Amino acid sequence: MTKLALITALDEADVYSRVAVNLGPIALEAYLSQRSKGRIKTFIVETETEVVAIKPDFIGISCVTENYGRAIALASSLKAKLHVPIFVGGVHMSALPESLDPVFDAGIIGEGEETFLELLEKFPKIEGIKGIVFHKHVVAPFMGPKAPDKSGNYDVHINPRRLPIKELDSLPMPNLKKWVERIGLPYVMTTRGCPYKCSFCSSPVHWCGYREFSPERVVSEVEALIGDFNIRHIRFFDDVLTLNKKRLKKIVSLIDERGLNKKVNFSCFSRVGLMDQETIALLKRGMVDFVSVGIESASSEMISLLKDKPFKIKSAQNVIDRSVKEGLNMGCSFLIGTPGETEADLEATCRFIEKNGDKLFEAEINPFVPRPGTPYWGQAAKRGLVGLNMDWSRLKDYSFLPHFDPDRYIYVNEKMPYKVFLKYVERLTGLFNKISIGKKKIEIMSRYISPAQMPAKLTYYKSPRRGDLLR
Ligand code: B12
Ligand code: SF4
Repeated sequence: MTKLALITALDEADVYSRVAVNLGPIALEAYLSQRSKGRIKTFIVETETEVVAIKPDFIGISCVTENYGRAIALASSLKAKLHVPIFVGGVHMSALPESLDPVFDAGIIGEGEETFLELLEKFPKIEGIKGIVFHKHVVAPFMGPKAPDKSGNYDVHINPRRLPIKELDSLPMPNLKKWVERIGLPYVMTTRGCPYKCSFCSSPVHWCGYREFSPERVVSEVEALIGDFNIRHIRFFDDVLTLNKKRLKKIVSLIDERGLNKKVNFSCFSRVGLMDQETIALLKRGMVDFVSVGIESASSEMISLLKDKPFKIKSAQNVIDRSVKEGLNMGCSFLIGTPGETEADLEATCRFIEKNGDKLFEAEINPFVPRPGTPYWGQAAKRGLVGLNMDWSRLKDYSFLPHFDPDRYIYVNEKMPYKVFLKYVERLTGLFNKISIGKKKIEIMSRYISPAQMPAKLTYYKSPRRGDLLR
């Protein structure tokens, strides 16, 4: 039997991620166990010590871009202790495979299930495997790891992508037991990917298209979760749950028919353009407690720059008003500091949030990050602000605005001086504190987060700011 240890590289200080679950390794565990017919035994672990104790034959590390440096450090330490092949996967590898560090024996691009199984079965004969990136030294060990060239590029081989799995329903159900017991809240993905291509977003380059699990499969998963655990809420984490209205109707009907909406409620993400009256009513009937949509900016120019299928800010306001009237709790996300954003644009966004403060239960305010796989990465790289040998933790997502660190943030907007931007971050942090960690949010959260998980969440919410903005 082959032993595989899977671990997620995380920022130890990031309580938010610590009290969450990474569905990637869980999906891989289920698939590898089923398809290898027990030949591969997967251990999902959380610490380096646990990996060492397992004495695995292979190690897999999952990470997002801001944790890629942590993944490299973890792999280096494990390699020195265990001398076994180490692979890396997740959205960072999909977006920037050329950044594969020589400590890794291969990186997995995009969907992981089929590629990883083939890789584990064929290693070290991996040259022909679709959907991987590797260094020559792996297939020709005598060559040794290559150092980056003068411009910081490694000698990497990026193989063509693998076609996505056609029938998502053919995938085994993920085993969420350990995770639900720990965090008291299951995440469910009913789709993979997103058909839109918003200019700032990494999801399209990772999944390259949109696929759905069938309504029957989705509802079976919901039913199994309710049967297995004492839960009050299920979080659908799809990029856009409401995309296919016919499918949404079917899911809601099945949930309704089986009385599942009497046992738990749900939350999900949607888009402004998809929240028509019928969808709002469907979400209500399906017992969706809260919905989040990305508005990004109150300026039409910025919305057009950022969003695929842009909308008028008036429509966003309508969606908030109608949804709140129907009794849905609304969360909205915004991007600030985007290249091209003027002070007037940001002022408009601030006012929009202020105006809607009492209606929203959550305002996620994200300082813009030039993510790999988007046009903004190339632009920032040309200016020397980002690159393959950078400190990846500087691409940290500060959606929890009180943690914004003005000394580490990479500001890429040339239309507004950084000092002016910081003044707005200060003002928006006040709004964030009022809305996103205010009374209403805590009240809603305590309806679905288990009492065991609540203290960790609250500690995170109360943790202090990391930098002084207006020095
Ligand atoms: C759910 C979710 C969360 C949840 C759960 C997180 C998680 N997965 O860790 C929460 C809320 C906690 C979260 C947190 C964050 N998230 Co998030 N999240 C998502 C979301 C919506 C879905 C991820 C998911 O569960 N997919 C389902 C599983 C099955 O897919 P998967 O994880 O990609 O795994 C597959 C492959 O990637 C691969 N794979 C993954 N790992 C490995 C490892 C090995 C060894 C191998 C072989 C293969 C492999 O195989 C898997 C099966 O096919 C994505 C957007 C998206 N649609 O992908 C954003 C996304 C991944 N998140 C993002 C970000 C920025 C964050 C945060 C930094 C945000 C923050 N405020 O701090 C944190 C970081 C957390 C972390 N893990 O370090 C960005 C990442 C961008 C980037 N380039 O790095 C994304 C892409 C959103 C976006 N549109 O930009 N997130
Ligand atoms: S921002 Fe949302 S709608 Fe736009 S591409 Fe990303 S996931 Fe899709």
